[in-house]
Amino acid sequence: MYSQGLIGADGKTSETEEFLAAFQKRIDAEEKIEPNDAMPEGYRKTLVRQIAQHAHSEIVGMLPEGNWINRAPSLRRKAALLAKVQDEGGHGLYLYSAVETLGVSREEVTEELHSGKAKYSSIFNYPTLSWADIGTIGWLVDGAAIMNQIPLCRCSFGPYSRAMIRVCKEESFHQRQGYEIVMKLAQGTQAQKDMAQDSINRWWWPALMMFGPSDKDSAHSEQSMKWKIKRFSNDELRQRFIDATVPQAHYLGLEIPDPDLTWNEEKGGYDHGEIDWDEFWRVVGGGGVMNRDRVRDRKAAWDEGAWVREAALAHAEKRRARQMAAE
Ligand code: FAQ
Repeated sequence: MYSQGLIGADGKTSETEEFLAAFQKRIDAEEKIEPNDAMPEGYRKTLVRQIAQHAHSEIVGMLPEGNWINRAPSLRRKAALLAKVQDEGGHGLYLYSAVETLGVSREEVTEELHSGKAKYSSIFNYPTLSWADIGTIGWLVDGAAIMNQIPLCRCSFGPYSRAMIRVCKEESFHQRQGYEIVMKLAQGTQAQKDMAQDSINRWWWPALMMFGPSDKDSAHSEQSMKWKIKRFSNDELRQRFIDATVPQAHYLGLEIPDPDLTWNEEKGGYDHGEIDWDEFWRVVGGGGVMNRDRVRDRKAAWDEGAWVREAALAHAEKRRARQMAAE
């Protein structure tokens, strides 16, 4: 995996100063940019990169939890998990549609995922080892996703911002179902409490990494914030997530695996320990425990689903022919 590049955000656009200034004026006036509007090539490419990465994350993100559907401990848990995993698939589809409004097909971005060129969230390269992981993913991973995505509901690009409104409503349900699973375990037997704690110990740091590199190392944040694609920096959102989540862990009587975590009265938030950025970049670069399996499984699903896509296209073609004959 390597950088997908970012034409335009480096100031190398061929657009005139006047064009760029007029576009920025629309952004500053909080106007929504729609697919047929004139836009700098860098703005379009940034959106294609981010939305496609986001779509891939939703689709790849079905795998770690999908792995537990037939092992869920009750019918109620199985039904809820099945619905959640389906929701994630739906989010991926809205997002691929948003990419298509920018002139890039789903096949093209899927090919980039399969070839390893396109990134997807680092978090999905960790394995789900116990049932508690399903609760922790809902609580921490969906919790982090919501923290990141609520501001995206105000993204300057219309189709992305509108998709995010529905996505966030569903993620909020996911977060609560996850928290409820962890709560049941935390109030259960010692073995169940231990399972919950072990799960938090493994997922806490990777969840913090979901927000991306620290601001000083974030290549795209400054330009993306100027274009109001992103509204807050990676570190700002990470801090909000920590401040919201630590009291939730305390309520459950569970520990956050960070010995340096301390309440800072002055800033009104928690100070936290150093994130292992070497691990982050290793996982982003394809070296996580599950990277290879995730891409292999997505490729297999794409290949095995070819007949469904062909059948759907043939059906649509027949309907169109029938409608035309009737007109
Ligand atoms: N993993 O300059 P920045 C979910 C890359 S959805 C992998 O800071 P940017 C739902 C970044 O692409 C989770 N790569 O980049 C769910 C860039 O690479 P490039 C996904 C990462 O874009 C729950 C480079 O590092 N959410 O969980 C990561 O301004 C449960 C430099 O970084 C979204 O995608 C990472 N964690 O900020 C599903 C939200 N972080 O392109 C199933 C939308 C950074 O130069 C179950 N995306 N990189 O080669 C965003 O908000 C942003 O893209 C950030 C990164 C904040 C992720």
